[in-house]
Amino acid sequence: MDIVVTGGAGFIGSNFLNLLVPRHPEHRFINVDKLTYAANVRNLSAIENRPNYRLERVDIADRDAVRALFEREKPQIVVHFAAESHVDRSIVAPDAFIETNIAGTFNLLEAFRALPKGYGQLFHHVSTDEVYGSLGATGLFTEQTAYDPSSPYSASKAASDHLVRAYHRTYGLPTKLTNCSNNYGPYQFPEKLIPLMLLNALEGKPLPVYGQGTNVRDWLYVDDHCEAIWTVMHKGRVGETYNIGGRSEQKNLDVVHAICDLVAEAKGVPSGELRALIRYVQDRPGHDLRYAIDASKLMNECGWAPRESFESGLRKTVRWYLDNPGWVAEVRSGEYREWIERNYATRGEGPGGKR
Ligand code: TDX
Repeated sequence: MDIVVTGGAGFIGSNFLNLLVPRHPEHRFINVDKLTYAANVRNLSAIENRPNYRLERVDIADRDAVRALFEREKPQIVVHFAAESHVDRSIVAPDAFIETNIAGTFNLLEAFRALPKGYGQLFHHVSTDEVYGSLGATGLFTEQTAYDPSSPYSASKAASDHLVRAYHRTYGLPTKLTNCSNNYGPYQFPEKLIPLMLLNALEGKPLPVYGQGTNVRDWLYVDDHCEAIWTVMHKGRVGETYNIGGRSEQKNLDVVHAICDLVAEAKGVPSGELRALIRYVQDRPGHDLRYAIDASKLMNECGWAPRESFESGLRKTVRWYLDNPGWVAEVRSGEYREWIERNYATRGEGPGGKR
């Protein structure tokens, strides 16, 4: 099979390719990536010379380029990871989110629809639980939960999900959709909570917790997510949606404490020294309180289950960042510095202050 993987140089996409390209020499994987700030070809150095892997630098928002690519490659399968994904960036500058996440998905669907008979057997759309909005203290998101996105990012992903479903209903496109909870693991760009806190703790920098740190996220190790996608691609039903989650709910503050403990252990310093770096800063506008996924449809229908617990996955993640200082130094130069400066310098102290 020829498999187009969009966004394959990003965090989840590159973990997906690193896992599956060596395992499936019978498939040809074509990584279609714009190579934005959050992408890194170094993520793929382990597979870049494999005969069944190739990178095509294409912006999915460029309709002609996408059409030309599909006409040339005629893929059987598309796995669509490519997206602008950082909520805080979508609040500051939503434009790229509309272009890549909505127009980009539309361009892919149109190019897929135009494929000759026999090609285009599956369009797998990778999405987020943020489309469901926020939960209160109890309850779980199921595939029936109504869409209620809070940020420009989640609204753009919701729009892309609706387009994918509409193309299934209207044109009969063979689509599948997965909505996943918060991912973490190797190659995650350090604007996201876990790698940001981990690297700041390592360097003795302040740890900026939004609000009171009481918001809850449901964490899933990235390889568990990638295995779930591959499982749905093979065992899931066409036209269906599957939620993916690890039932691993954590308050943000508990996540930061756990990171402090692991980094302190690695540095050989008392954990309290790193916890003292916590600063309560102004909250994110429209900050969703709690996400938690009910993945029982996926587990029952397809037999998937996560392998990592939050404890084992976080330990692996800390180890990976400690072992890869070259990768960290590279991604933290240039654009990264500007973003950190813009996002955190303007955030005042939150009501909790320093604790
Ligand atoms: O500096 C920070 N301080 C802080 O308290 C940052 C960057 C985040 N936070 C909080 C906000 C959230 O409650 O931590 C939590 C996680 O934040 P992010 O890492 O920005 O993730 P989140 O907003 O939950 O969205 C993520 O999960 C769903 C991804 O960014 C999305 O792409 C994915 O769809």
